[in-house]
Amino acid sequence: MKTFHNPHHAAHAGQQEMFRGRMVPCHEVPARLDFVLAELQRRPLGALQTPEVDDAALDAAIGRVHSARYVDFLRGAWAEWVAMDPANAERDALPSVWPLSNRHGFRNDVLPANFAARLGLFSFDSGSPLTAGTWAAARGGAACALAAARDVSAGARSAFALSRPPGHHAGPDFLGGYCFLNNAAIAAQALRDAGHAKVAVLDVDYHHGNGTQTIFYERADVLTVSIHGDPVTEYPFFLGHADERGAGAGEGFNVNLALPRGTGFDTWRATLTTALQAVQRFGATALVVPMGLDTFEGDPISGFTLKSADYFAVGEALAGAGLPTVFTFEGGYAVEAVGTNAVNLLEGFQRSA
Ligand code: Q9C
Ligand code: ZN
Repeated sequence: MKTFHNPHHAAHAGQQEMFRGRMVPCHEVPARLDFVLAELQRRPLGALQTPEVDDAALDAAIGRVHSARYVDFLRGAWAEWVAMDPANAERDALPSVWPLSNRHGFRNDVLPANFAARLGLFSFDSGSPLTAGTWAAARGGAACALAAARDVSAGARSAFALSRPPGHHAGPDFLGGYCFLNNAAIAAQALRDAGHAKVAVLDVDYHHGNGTQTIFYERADVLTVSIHGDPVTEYPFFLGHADERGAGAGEGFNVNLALPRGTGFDTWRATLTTALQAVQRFGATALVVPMGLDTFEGDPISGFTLKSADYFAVGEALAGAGLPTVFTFEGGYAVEAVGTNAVNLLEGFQRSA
């Protein structure tokens, strides 16, 4: 399989995130991608290349899953942050005021002129710093997702979008969970637009793929399935429960498989079988796998106990679906192991595909 890697990824390098009342160093760091790239050089799976997509096509693909007002906000955010105070050039932008939801009587239909307020309007947490290079990096990641989807729709069995920042927590008009543009959703929509009638997204990151779920929640042409830590105890807390099954035309086309913190590989693998059965029943013609490696036993912010060798079996099981498959790179914060774990999964897939 080809890997499309994002040459702009390191432009996004947050300094700190808010955690339990203090600022701590970011978990989502540029070295994550460098470790995967290094492992792919040691154990090649196919060509390693940067994406070649033209600006207009990329903007169109992003606009298929994100709102115009959100994309405009993201594109201009850093300049506005620095315009608030020139000293901000040295600091990451983080929100500190949120409208919550209409349930609380707050409005989200009036765009505040104040940038700090707008940052809160478009964010759902204080752990996702926006930096000088965030837009360039996120856009470069979206280009990887689009290039991978095109490669697969042109007949490749699989392709890997190796990009950061990750994407699966980003929704139609919000960022959060270290994510800004939803690469998996961009790939899924690009596969639909290239003629795949039914696309399934099978999210194996430790955290529920809330952004992807929300983007496709009312649609019957994209099935979203996620295996994740139970949101009763795990981030993102406010979405990812089993009773979220889709709405309207999308009723029955969202599947959440939540597992308790501490779950090991036997149970996780059985749950993957359940997820793959849902993909099969749906009749998908293409598959997108938001590939988080934060299910690893050594992950510093997660609670499953998969071992490095288990990822070969994960890849093999995914190959068993027999579908053209796009992988996107999501979480995984045991930085030194993330390259091994990612390439184990992809090698397992490629070996049995
Ligand atoms: N600062 C992904 O794995 N942790 N995102 C909350 C608050 C957020 C994980 C801590 C975890 C997000 C792509
Ligand atoms: Zn995650």
